Amino acid sequence: MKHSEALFEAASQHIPGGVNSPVRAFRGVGGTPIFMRRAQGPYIFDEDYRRYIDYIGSWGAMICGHAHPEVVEAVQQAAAQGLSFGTPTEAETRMARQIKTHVPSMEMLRLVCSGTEAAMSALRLARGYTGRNRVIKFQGNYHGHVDPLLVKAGSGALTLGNPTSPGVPEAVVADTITLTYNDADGVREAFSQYGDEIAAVMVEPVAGNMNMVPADQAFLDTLRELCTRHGSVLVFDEVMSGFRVDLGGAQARYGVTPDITCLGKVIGGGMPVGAFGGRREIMEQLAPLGAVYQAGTLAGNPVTMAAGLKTLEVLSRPGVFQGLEETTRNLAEGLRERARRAGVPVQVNQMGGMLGLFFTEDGPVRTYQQVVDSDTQRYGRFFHGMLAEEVYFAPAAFEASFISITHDASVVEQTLDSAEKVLREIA
Ligand code: KE4
Repeated sequence: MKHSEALFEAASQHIPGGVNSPVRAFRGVGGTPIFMRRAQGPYIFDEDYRRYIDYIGSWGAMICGHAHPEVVEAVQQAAAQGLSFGTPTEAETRMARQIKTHVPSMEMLRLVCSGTEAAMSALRLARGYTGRNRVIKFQGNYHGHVDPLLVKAGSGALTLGNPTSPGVPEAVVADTITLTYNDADGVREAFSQYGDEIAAVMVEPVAGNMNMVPADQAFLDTLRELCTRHGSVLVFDEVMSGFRVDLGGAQARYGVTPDITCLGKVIGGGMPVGAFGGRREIMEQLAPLGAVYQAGTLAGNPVTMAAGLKTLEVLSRPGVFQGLEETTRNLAEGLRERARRAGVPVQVNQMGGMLGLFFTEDGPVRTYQQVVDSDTQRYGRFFHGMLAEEVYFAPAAFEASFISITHDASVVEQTLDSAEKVLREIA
């Protein structure tokens, strides 16, 4: 830790909060962030060479484990050919095809450099395509730091207690309607009032920024039915859930087809990436075909494509995703069992390679209110207890946990033994 404290001191002189993204700052759990120097498989190593089992995985991107040899090799080969051209490359077409084989609703797609860019562009496109301005989002959902969507947002905004950010002019959020996640009646009411004025509904079909809360099937069915009836664009923000809860994303798991999907994280294998795509008639509104402008210097960057293509190739090999889901299910069940033995009320949500841990008796956790009412202080004690056991969970109660294909049974067993020890300490 001593190195991290010195490094944090130095970073804080030059970088606001010593971090380039607020959720890394430990503000939600106390203490100072640990500086990491390298990672391998399920492990991450700090500047004091301490090794941790990693359940962040770069917030979901490292689903094939850190420094996967085939991914590193692909990146090295691509980099040796040149890092960025600013021209079309064949790899971008291969990436589009690879994504479409798993997410067929993305008839056409655009690659960008972050999830924020994907969500921002999807909203502008939906507004341009419909000629409408109003957008529905849900409290606790986070779509990146997009001005019109930075209202009652999740993730770091929720952790830091400023879900609606200063610096976003009232005029910019005047058309943003924020509703309650998993409340189908509330959506029906909004559509009865504003229906034909609504350009888009933006939703995380499996919420991952108020920790992990899967949507109810009826909720997503209602969004689909209302958007179809009123000509509104249904946008699934699958930046986190894409290739994470299912190879086809939440839309495959729930059997609900959005008009536009946003992706990120996994499709870049750890390199800066995002994508948005959907129905051809909508996507063809984008420049240079259509009038809706969107662009990016490093969009579809060849090194990012190499990392993402190899990651998706490894992940889609027979049995790999099923193995990931089984490992995650065993971890979820083990955490429930160890918490019972320790006498600590814990709820665990799980889907695919994603898991949500809540300190509350009120389960299953299905709503934003249940999440904010959970014991976040106890989560902080759990986080630090596990850190002492060299197991690294998210430094924030409102973040999900991510498992990789390299987390094997022995890693899960070690995690569970540590969890039981820590749960008894904080009981
Ligand atoms: P980025 O701009 O951070 O690549 O993606 C924004 C985004 C959009 N949509 C969803 C559903 C997301 O989960 C995210 C980003 N997720 C957070 C994790 N809670 C990123 C971590 C961070 O902000 O540092």
